[in-house]
Amino acid sequence: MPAATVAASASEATSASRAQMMDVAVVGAGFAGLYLLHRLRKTGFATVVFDEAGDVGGTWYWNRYPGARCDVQTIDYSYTFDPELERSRTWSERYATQPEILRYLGFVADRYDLRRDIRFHTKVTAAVWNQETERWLLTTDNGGTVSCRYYIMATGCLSSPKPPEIDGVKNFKGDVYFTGRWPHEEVKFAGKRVAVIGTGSSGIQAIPLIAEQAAHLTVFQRTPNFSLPAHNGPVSADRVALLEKDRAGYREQARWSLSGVPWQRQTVFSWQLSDAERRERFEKAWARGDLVYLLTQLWADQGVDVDGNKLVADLFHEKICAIVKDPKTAAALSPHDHPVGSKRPCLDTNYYATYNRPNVTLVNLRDEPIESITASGITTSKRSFDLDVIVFATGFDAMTGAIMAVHPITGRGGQSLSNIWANGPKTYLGLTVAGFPNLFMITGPGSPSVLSNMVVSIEQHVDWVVDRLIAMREAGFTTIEATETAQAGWTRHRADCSMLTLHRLANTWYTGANVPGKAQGVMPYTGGVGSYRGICNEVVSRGMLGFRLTGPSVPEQCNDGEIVRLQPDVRLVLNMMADMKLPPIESLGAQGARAFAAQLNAARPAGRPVGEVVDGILPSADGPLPYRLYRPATPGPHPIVIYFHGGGWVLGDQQSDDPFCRDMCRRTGMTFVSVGYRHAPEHRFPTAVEDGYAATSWIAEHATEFGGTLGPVLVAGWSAGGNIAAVTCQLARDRGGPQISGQLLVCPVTDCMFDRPSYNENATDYFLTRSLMYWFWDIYCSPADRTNPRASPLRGKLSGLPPAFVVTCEFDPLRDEGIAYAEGLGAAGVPVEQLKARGHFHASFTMVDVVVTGVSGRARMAQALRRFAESHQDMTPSEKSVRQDRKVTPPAVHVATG
Ligand code: NA7
Repeated sequence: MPAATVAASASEATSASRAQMMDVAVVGAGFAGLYLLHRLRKTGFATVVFDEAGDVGGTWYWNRYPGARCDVQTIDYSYTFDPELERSRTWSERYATQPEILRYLGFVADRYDLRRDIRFHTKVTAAVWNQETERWLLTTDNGGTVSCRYYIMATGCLSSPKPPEIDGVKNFKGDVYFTGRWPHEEVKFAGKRVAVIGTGSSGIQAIPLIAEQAAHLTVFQRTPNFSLPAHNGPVSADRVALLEKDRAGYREQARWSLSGVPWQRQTVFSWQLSDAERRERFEKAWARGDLVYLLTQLWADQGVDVDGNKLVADLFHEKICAIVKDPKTAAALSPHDHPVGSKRPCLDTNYYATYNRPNVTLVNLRDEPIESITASGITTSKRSFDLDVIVFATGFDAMTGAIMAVHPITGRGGQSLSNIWANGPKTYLGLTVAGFPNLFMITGPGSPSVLSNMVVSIEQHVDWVVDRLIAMREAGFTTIEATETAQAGWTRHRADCSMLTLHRLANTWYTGANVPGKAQGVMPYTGGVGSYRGICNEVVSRGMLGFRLTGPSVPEQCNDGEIVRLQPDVRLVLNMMADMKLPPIESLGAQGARAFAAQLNAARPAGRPVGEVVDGILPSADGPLPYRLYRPATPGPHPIVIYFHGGGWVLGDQQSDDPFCRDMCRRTGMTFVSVGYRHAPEHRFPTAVEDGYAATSWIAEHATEFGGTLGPVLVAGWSAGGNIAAVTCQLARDRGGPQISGQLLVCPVTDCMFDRPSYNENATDYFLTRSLMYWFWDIYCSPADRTNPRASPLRGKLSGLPPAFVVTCEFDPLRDEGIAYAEGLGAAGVPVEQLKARGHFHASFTMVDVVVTGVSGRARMAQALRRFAESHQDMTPSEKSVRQDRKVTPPAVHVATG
């Protein structure tokens, strides 16, 4: 061993031998650190807490700027672990001020006698994991070293202020303040020329109060924010009544909610409401002054869909313009670069109206960036401002900054956390990091944290960690560490979740974009508080899945794996279905199953509006077949897609995939004609496919009457409908028409074999089960007929077919036969593209607006259909002009909906 290393480890050993021996060391004495200390002490763990501050409070100790308040109602933003504690305090306002919250935390510290185990004015300067002793050695800037078994970061998400990043701050001769490090003594602004830089929550809370005192206030705004008036006052009577009625129930509902405040999920979509109804809802939210309400209770698509969100933004813009008298200032204050809620919205008192005061000026830094700070003030690219005071409300190095600030943290094998996180934080559950045994983070990156009511999330994390430590102690384990597999799986799941919301579409501190050079990516978990809690519980119930546990006299335990492999919304849907304890469809008989499917369909979100929906009947050799036509709102003619619904040849009808057809009609700009082919057991094989073929031929022949373009049609289908679409293409090839320019096969049935791996892997748990497929086949087709290519198109000739887009889902019994069909087409020279949808199940793409993560897949399907249609643009210009002039008279019976 080199001499330096020997010396270093000798000095390490010496400081370790002199170190104070503890079971647990915690950094931070805010909401998280205090509750941790209380619980750890109660369960017999010798614990020490460090905090740089002079007292308890965490973020509420430092953020003392004028107007500082919480922005979640205080009855929700308080501890719930002790009902006695809850009853012993009442809040004086709906949104408590910083002094009141700080007094509350002081009261909690007194009540449980916590201060005696907290070392104030003490910063941890290094933490090193010792693999031999299986302990962390902590060095501090105030007092001796500490050796602890477990090291817990309760450092908060917004406690490391970021530097101002503006040249010349040191030259300024006046006073400089940072909202995140505000002095304890009162700051007087009277008679002064004051600047505030930054219009996030801190700036927006402070600006109206500073404006009331200052001779002149100049606000330097880089990005405008959406801000809701708080209408602060007494605690909301309705919420208190709800809480008092059933305190335990209220708290439990909060724990399983989306954001840690008990509101139900909205189920009504924006397009189901009229303008007046939407406006009424928005006015109600504006009057309530509750951000959680505003962000969750308007309509179901407000936080997940750009169109649904824009409706909220437009109403916001109207409000700003109505309040702010100067139109130029109003325009500058109106956010246009991010969806509502994607950047943390603010809660204010008189914010927008402040700009009507004669002593307030708004400087839009997008028009005139700050060039420097000088001795006398601020110079922008256009002018100079003489100032006495500059207030920096420029925010924090959020989520990771406070953890990295307790630097360095050196884990197993000498690896440093700063290096491991150089490209963004990697965690398992936002609680632990692979390579850093016995290190925990409370509300760390990758957990709901800042997208939730922090106190609910803090209590959940503290309880989870302390319960694990107790369980480990009882089982004889002394180390716990996340595995790389589990961490990689969690990273993937987080990325999947981030597709559920619009946070990814904004440059914010949620994504690290506010700190120059910081790795970008949505850091908090966007899957919701309740889902997250369920996942953490599941990790435990599945034998500490994804953790390696060791102890001196017990065998190592490592149940490796990924906790969530499904897409987050698929997981939610399947859990809901499991909770509903639905009967197996195959146990209901054909009629019962049809009624049941219709009932399920009635409960789903309505499809989105399209230009026109027409129900009609078309003739076929064996009698009339119903259809439903979906026409885009754009002027025609449009290419025609003939669509076949799913339902195992037994269930469904021309309307049963209504949301999917509407969505695809909107995305493709094509007319979808969904055909009501006949079903088994009344009409067994080959009726369904022959109906499909007959309908395709007839529609192709009468395309102009449907408002369709001349030339070939396209076909599409889901599940058994995919089977019909595939067979139709084969029949069209073999029977000399009609001409088909492309086929979209979504989770198609292509073969009658049940022995492919996907049938075994996904036999029972993913809605379409193996036994249901057996049942469908039995009803539809005799065993002798099943190998006929009209039943199992995989067994047919695959050359000479139209180009195909084949979608398969990971958790679907039909996955492998879909892949086999795509590969067979490719081998036969047919242009084919596959979408192998990771984490999806059989119904992912047709559950429009329920499985939000299906959007990108449908976008790809639409692209493929457009490509197929474009590649067959063989009309002459004169043909086209004839088509444009032709009056469209669809063979309609009635217009159903628009
Ligand atoms: P925020 O929300 O990060 O706001 C910081 C503001 O400062 C924001 O408007 C920034 O503009 C602005 N900013 C940051 N750096 C600069 C520079 N260099 N020049 C000009 N303007 C700048 O922090 P807050 O303290 O207000 O709030 C943090 C959270 O605490 C809040 O969400 C609550 O949860 C509590 P940008 O938007 O980056 O363009």
